[in-house]
Amino acid sequence: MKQEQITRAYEIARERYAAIGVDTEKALAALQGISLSLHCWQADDVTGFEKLGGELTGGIQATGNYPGKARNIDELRADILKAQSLIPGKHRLNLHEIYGEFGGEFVDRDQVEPRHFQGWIDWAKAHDMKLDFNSTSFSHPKSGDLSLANPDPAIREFWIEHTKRCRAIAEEMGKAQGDPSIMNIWVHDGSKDLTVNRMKYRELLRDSLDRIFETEYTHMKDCIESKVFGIGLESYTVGSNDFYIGYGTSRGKIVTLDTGHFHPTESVADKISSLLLFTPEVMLHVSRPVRWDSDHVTILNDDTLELCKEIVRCDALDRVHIGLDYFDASINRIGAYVIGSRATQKALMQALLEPLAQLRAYEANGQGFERLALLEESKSLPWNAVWDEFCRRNDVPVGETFIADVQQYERDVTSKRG
Ligand code: RNT
Ligand code: ZN
Repeated sequence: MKQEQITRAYEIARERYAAIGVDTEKALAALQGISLSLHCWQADDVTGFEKLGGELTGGIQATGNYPGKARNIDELRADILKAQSLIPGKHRLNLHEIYGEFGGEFVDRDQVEPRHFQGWIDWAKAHDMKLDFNSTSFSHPKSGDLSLANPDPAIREFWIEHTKRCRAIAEEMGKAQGDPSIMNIWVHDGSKDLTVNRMKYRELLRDSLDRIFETEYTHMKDCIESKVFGIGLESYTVGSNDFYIGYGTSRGKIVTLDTGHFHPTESVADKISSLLLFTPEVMLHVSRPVRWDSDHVTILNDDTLELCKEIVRCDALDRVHIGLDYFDASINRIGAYVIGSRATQKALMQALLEPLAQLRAYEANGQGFERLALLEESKSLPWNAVWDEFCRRNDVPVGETFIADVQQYERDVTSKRG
């Protein structure tokens, strides 16, 4: 598309939105200020750089064997930079502990130190990127079915030590970047079959977390992520939604909502306002569950839209951290980053263009028909012209033209990997 065409379409859209009381320039500025936290693990199917067998455990699965996955830190970094070059705006990078720079050594999880992430900290600074972090309790000989909730004190201590060290690493990241690093804790702990002491493991998890959080930090923020079930752990999940809501509200911790971690008809969007009344902030893992927590690439569907609309309607852009979390190994992995990030941004764009004042006036007046009619009409307002303008101003490909860029990178780089 020609530049003038994009600008002309935008000018028309600007007037159309102004007619219903929406300032598109304000929406563009707001979207510019939103940084997504890009998950590093889409580039290599959650493999990481530890010298272990590399098998993904803990009830999660990356299916597919599309060629070209990143095999080392340099490839992963190159892929992330490529993806970011096709995503408008400035974004963060979300690292997992297994992505440390271990220099060919085996560094066990209870031995990890900030120095293993110094390379990442320097690299992120050089690319004006901020880092978030995650402890990693899966894909390890000591993972089993239970980590932080393991009744065996030796195993539990191992994971407590790991998670404490991860917080210290996040603190260093936060210090170096002058902005808190958001550290997420997700543990897979659960059971395949009926459990007759649900209380016991939850007590252990609560106590492990209390110990992990004993050290107060000021340059990192903690968040805790629940889920419904994992593969092979279908009957009981220690860190359920109820568990973490209770934990987060009683301890003032951020709760992470992964959109794949709820019952299929449950609305994750509806949880934002409730949580924000009782927890400091919210972290999101935006994903796309297909029948289960399948971690398909995020798309612009009703779930993503409603979620973004709720953030804006709650006026909570500064209290909600938006991370992505999916890992599709069946398609071009860089393309997967770009599709999911842009879809999330498109949803945010639509949310920011919602004629909220008018909708709320209708609601306050009990004008149900008018509210529903305007909600319906806003779906087909020219938000896409504003989105295209956003991409143009950010100097990234507009519309589907990014497909060619991903293909070019595949020809030049990823297809040449063994
Ligand atoms: C798993 C959780 C968790 C992971 C990442 C890799 O179900 O969603 O967030 O996806 O930690
Ligand atoms: Zn998640």
